[in-house]
Amino acid sequence: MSAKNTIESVYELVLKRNPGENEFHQAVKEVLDSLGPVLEENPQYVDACILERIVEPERALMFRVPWLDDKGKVQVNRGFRIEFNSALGPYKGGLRFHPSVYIGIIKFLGFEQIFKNSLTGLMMGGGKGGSDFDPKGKSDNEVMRFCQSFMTELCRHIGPDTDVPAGDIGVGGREIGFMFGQYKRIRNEFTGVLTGKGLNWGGSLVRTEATGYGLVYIVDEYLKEQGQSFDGKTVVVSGSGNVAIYATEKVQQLGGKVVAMSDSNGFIYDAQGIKLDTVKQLKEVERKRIKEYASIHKSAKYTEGCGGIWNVKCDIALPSATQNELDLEGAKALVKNSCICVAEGANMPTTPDAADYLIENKVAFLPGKAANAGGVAVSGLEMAQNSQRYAWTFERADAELKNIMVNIYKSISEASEKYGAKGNYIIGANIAGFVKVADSMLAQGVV
Ligand code: NDP
Ligand code: 2IT
Repeated sequence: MSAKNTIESVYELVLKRNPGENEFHQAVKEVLDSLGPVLEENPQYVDACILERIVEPERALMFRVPWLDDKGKVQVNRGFRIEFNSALGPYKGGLRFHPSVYIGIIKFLGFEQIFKNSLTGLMMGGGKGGSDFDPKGKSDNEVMRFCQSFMTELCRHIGPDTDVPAGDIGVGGREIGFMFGQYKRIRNEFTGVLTGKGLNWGGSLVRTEATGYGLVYIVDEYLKEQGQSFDGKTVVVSGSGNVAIYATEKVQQLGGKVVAMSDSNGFIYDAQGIKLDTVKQLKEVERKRIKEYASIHKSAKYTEGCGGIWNVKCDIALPSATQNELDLEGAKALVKNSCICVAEGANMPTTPDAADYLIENKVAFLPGKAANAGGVAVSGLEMAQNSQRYAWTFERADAELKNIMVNIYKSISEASEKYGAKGNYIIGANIAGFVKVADSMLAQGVV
């Protein structure tokens, strides 16, 4: 079959086998649409049905998570873990706790994770999991009981050499701690089965900061190539969670000014530059809404509705909240305001038509599987440290992170050029991530 026919038939198969899973369809389509030239050049991928295999998870787990709320009432959530591809190493990827979670979201995230993990150059396969549990408004005890119930089932399927989960939306240090405690209790093993652990019990320095810092490092590398830097640049960062906070911190350290941040309710604009200590206190400590920022800092204005953030004039935009948050209208506003670069801190935050529009209008577009790979990269470094039973310094972990991000930039740029789409980093990232996985699958036989 020709490359084009293979791509079309595999996409049809994905639609048929995974009805209603729109986010998964979107993620698969974006990757498949990039692979034509690589399949032309490598008919062995077509012959060995690499595409047919790569779109099918090796294993998909779905389970009941019953727990007792503070009133003693039984609650039931649904848990997922998708072990998507282990060609490059143990399944690796985060857990998302958010009411919108269903199997289509976990599949899209797991699928993206395969190529992202490949780009890091570390030995990690792709996986993802989570639950439709909403941590918002729950007490610490409720979150603990939920996490313990979730891990009671999950612990049978994971392990430091099998599958190593971490955080994602709604899962941070608190949740990782509760899940680690339960894993240790049930399995009677103190191992690096999760990453993003606390620093006293096997966590890595820089893991908390890694996704945001890595995002800014890769943009910085792009800017350097253009003879530019973050110094004096105006930046908009959507979200105000883990990725957004540490992206903002690094932009500020490099001399840029972040003027807007958001949450799912709305966004703040502070022309004087966001005071990050306030955001950290509100979000990391008090778990409050971003709206509160405007009552603390009179220089700031709060606008209800998170989509309006893309109307804020900026040189660089870092969408770092959730999937499909930057649509065509947002992309048009960014182009109109002369934005030069969009880099995805979140997974798939840009709709396909918005990404096309940005690229057509010569905005440098760094896709999530490259730009937000710093988080999982430092997770990989955490696994390495756990295997050594040793902890690196902040400086060492940060230098390794930076090096990985610079290498990712190089490999996606080179792949885009080699396959005739210079500067199209979507194509570059998809191809560079894919080839290593495909070659490993070929070498490992039909499994
Ligand atoms: P957090 O839970 O720390 O923060 C999520 C942020 O995004 C919050 O500000 C949240 O607002 C906002 N948000 C979540 N869902 C929605 C929604 N449906 N609409 C609008 N805003 C929303 O998560 P992270 O910062 O860890 O994750 C952010 C993104 O980065 C996700 O796409 C994640 O997959 C991706 N990512 C995370 C990595 C990590 O290491 N943590 C690594 C690589 C990618 P609110 O509080 O109102 O819900
Ligand atoms: O999307 C991601 O890369 C993450 N949420 C981090 C995964 C990890 O294993 O650190």
